[in-house]
Amino acid sequence: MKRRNFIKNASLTGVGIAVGSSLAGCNEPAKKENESEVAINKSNSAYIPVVIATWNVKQSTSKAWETIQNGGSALDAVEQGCRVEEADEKGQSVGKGGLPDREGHVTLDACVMNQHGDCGAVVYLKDITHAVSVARKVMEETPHVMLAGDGAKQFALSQGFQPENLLTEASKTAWEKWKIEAKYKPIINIENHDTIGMLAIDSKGDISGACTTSGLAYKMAGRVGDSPIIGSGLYVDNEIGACVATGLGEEVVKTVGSFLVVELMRQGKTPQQACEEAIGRIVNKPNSNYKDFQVGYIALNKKGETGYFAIHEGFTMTKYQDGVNEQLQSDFFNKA
Ligand code: SD4
Repeated sequence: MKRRNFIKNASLTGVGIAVGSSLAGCNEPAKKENESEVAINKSNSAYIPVVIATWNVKQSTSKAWETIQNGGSALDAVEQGCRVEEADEKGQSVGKGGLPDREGHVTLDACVMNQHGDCGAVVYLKDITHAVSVARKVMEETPHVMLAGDGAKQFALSQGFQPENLLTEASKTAWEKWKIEAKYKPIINIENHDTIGMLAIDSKGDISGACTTSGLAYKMAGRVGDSPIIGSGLYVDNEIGACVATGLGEEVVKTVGSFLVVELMRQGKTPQQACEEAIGRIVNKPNSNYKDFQVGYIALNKKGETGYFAIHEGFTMTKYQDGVNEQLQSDFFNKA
């Protein structure tokens, strides 16, 4: 939908819009005077519905957008969007085809959080492609918020999920090659695509989020990252906004990153300012070796304004808003 039509429709349907004019992200290059409004609206506009996701995942945001357009909730949207990446065997950091731990096992972490503050997560899940949907089932069908390992798998099977071998030939070959030197060094910006974290505001204005990953390649067996940890990899507060993280999970957990971003927005920061401050908490630690790892945050607030920031160059956010599905390059801390 073109912006003008959207505004017209919004005023007819009562969908609220509030175009953010004073909220230009720091990642915006300087604009000529007559360009500024358009540019700001493009990058930091405040329309709903909106879908944002970590990395370059236009097919996923497209699926999420379509889900909302068909009357789905924000939770439906983020689940459906994440499933696209989970099913894509070519993506070696999510779902089927994910790179394994150092023993050759693909283990998945995922979580969801909805507008009521309910959440569900699975950690160290094996043999089930759609970890995000299992996480949703944990939220909806159990009295718990998190299931791990064999218990998570048994639960998934009991809910009708089919077991599959997640280690594709390509990932097996990569693992065998890695074993020759067996050096564990998380790579910054793997294939310009990584863990998928997705946030959405639906047509009613409700916010939900999801995050799904195979975690860091060649991690120790049993390792769990930030992605399924509510408050670290993902946090949603329907009054305020939401945030999701990607990158070196250990560093995100140590600063409870996504909760921090939402709390900073509660204190009045824009999503952009909040993401930047949360990255600051990581890089400004006296002993931080941030040059060796990446962390990126994306966030949105209740109005539909968005923000995104990373430690290093190369992080991207995909945003579907106002009928436009686009990949946006993130600003970053390490300019040296
Ligand atoms: C993790 N945050 O397991 C995830 C993986 C990731 O870049 O995003 N890697 O730590």
